[in-house]
Amino acid sequence: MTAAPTIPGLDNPPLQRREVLDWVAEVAELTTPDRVVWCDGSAEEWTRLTDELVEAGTFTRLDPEKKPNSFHAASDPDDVARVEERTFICSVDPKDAGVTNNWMDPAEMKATMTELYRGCMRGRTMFVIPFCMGPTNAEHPKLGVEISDSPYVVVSMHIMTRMGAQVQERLEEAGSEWVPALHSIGAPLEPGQADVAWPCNETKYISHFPETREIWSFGSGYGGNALLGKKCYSLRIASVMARDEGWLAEHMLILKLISPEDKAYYVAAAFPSACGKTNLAMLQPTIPGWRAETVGDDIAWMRFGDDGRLYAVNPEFGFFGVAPGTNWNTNPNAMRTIEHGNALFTNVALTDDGDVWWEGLEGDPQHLTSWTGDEWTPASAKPAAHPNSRYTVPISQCPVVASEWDDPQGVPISAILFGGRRKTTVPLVTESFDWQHGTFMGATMSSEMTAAAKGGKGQVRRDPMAMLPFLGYNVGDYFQHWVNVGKSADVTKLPSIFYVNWFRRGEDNRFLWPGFGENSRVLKWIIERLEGKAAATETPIGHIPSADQIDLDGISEPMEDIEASLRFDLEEWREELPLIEEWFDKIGDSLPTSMRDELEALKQRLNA
Ligand code: GTP
Ligand code: SPV
Ligand code: MN
Repeated sequence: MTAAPTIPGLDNPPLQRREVLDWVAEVAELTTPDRVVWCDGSAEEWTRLTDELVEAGTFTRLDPEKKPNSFHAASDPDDVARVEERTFICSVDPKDAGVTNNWMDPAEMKATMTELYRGCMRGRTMFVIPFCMGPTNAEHPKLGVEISDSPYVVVSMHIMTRMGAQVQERLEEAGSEWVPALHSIGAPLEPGQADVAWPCNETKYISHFPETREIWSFGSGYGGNALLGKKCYSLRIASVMARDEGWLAEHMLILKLISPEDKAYYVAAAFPSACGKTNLAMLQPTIPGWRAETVGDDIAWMRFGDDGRLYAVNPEFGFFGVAPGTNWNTNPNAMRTIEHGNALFTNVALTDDGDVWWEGLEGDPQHLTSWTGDEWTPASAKPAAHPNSRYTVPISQCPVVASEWDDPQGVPISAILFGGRRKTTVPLVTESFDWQHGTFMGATMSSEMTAAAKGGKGQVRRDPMAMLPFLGYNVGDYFQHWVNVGKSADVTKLPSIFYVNWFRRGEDNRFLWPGFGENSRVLKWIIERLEGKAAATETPIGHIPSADQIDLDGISEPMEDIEASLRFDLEEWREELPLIEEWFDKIGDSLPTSMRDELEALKQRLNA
């Protein structure tokens, strides 16, 4: 295909890679933008685009004294979260998508979306965004090129991914792997038509083609739907790459813990969306002598190193964190990261003096502009910030970022945590018996749904390894992959697996466990279990600490609550069994027999 010379900018590419140029030309011909801009990730580009976004009314510049180089954006009220119903895994064989994913035939999806894309960038600029997930100096960098007609996406990609000269160089290497990721907000402009602050389309598709490693997104400008390097590439497409190549692409934070003896341990933890990853990743320990540093807050790519240990890399370059609940007490390190500036705030409230505010933040504002642009006072019935409002900020600004966060080698993982948001049943912490049992814990974990996805808030659902919305293939095959990873490894070097729950509640719905910095007590117990130094109590579901087996020194909450948060409850677990059974029946034939065996063994232990 030859470049269409009629579209300004198209014939002026900063790179030579033939497949990229052909693809860009093809998309430009289909979507007919007014111009093409090749993005370079530079500070100049950031300034130009943020100025334009302020001019267009999409961004409000915050007071530079309070938040330097930072901006507020309010989305369309109907474009505030991931749209799981509109997310598709278009494998050739529907079996490869499995029961947990929406499936459509790839040819049919492409035909449908091609018609949606036809002319969809009319009146707009088409941005070409070369990016890299994970360090650009990796042996095999994970490159991508996102095409988007949203300048909000471009500036967000500046924060969330690696961009720039080094990325373009790696992209020029013949045979280097790159994922084409096509995004349009789906809002063409007729000549003379005025734009809106947050253009989008009621029709939305977030489509993945696992065999050809392609992403096609249409209709939404929101983070997970539009920043295609994040969930679409680094989880849905990467999980398929990982299955084929024997590694793991997981929805996990990566945390470095340093003991009073100055020994470093790395922990990875999978919690569903809005269930505490970012908070744990930046935790400020409350127990004396322990320190914590951040490697990643949302995604971990893990592969075995030459020494047989499992090494984790964070593919991202920024945090896309939940704003509500973030404050100087719960997450002081996130607050310091934000204060530094260079941040975007989406769907939070604006103060009258050019700052941002959200529910749970310190201060007692008497007047705000809410995320919907309405006047807000403490008497208002609706929240000032959307429950899924977010901040976007560079990881490098985090005051406790680990020096190795950008190391292509990754960090060796000692423990893997799975956790959900459960009012009942699941104790504060449970240690698995072995890798396969730990895989079973991950495979059967469940959580109350949150505002991070549209619909269903509060409902308990199974969310295996916190990957339910992010898995690019069949969930049964995924469990088998986890089991295989364990079998292929030296057991003495495998991370230990734990199940945690910060969210168990008392009768009046209060949290039984104080959470946040106090979670360091649980981490200490976990590390001491690895070292063979902490005691535990064996129960049918695994090893758990009793109140005297975990460091509770100086904790101010009532001991009955703490004990209730730790407790194994036989009756509650017996009630859980049919729910697990139902989940496994839903998975059907592709469920590994080892997972059925684990369920049988659990049943027997509970009925012994
Ligand atoms: P995503 O970015 O959607 O993947 O979310 P996340 O898993 O990073 O969750 P995050 O750390 O942003 O926390 C989500 C919400 O849970 C916030 O409102 C937090 O204040 C709250 N939260 C986090 N950790 C704890 C905890 O230990 N206890 C309690 N009670 N709430 C917590
Ligand atoms: C999540 O929902 O898990 C997020 C936000 O981290 S998004 O990027 O929208 O997926
Ligand atoms: Mn997440």
